[in-house]
Amino acid sequence: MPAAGEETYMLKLFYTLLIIIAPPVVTAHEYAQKNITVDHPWSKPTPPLSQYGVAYFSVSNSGEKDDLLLEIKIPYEIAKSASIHDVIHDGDMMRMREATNGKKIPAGSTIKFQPGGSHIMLEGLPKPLKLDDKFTIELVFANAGNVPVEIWVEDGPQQSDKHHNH
Ligand SMILES: [Cu+2]
Repeated sequence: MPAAGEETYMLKLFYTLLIIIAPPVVTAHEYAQKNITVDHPWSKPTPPLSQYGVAYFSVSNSGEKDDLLLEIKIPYEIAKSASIHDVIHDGDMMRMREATNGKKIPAGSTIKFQPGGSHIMLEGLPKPLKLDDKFTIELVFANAGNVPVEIWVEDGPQQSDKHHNH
């Protein structure tokens, strides 16, 4: 039998959880699970016949243990596959390299996937991504598990995308 104090505590916890589960309005485009927070996942419109798209977001790890972004799951109607790419600078050249062992998200840090840097490559698009499209992908973390996030297709910062000409 739990003591009366414990019951009161459980009740408080219960109401607190209710408030957390039912927020009035969610304005931040942000997803959290365990120690991982994914902020503002977005993508860019693609030209008509392009096979490739990109996705960006930032990932914060508030935990005390490193986590690893292992892979990205994407619905087949959006792209055949999605992979994690790093950009490496080789003299004046920028090359992309698939992070085949995943992308480390060190404890207490934020990793930004952004134009000109690490990004998610969407491969084999059956149809172009259009401005204001929204779709959900799943980020698979070693510790935090599968985190579904909604990607918003936007006009992002106008930066060179030359390295995306596969
Ligand atoms: Cu790429």
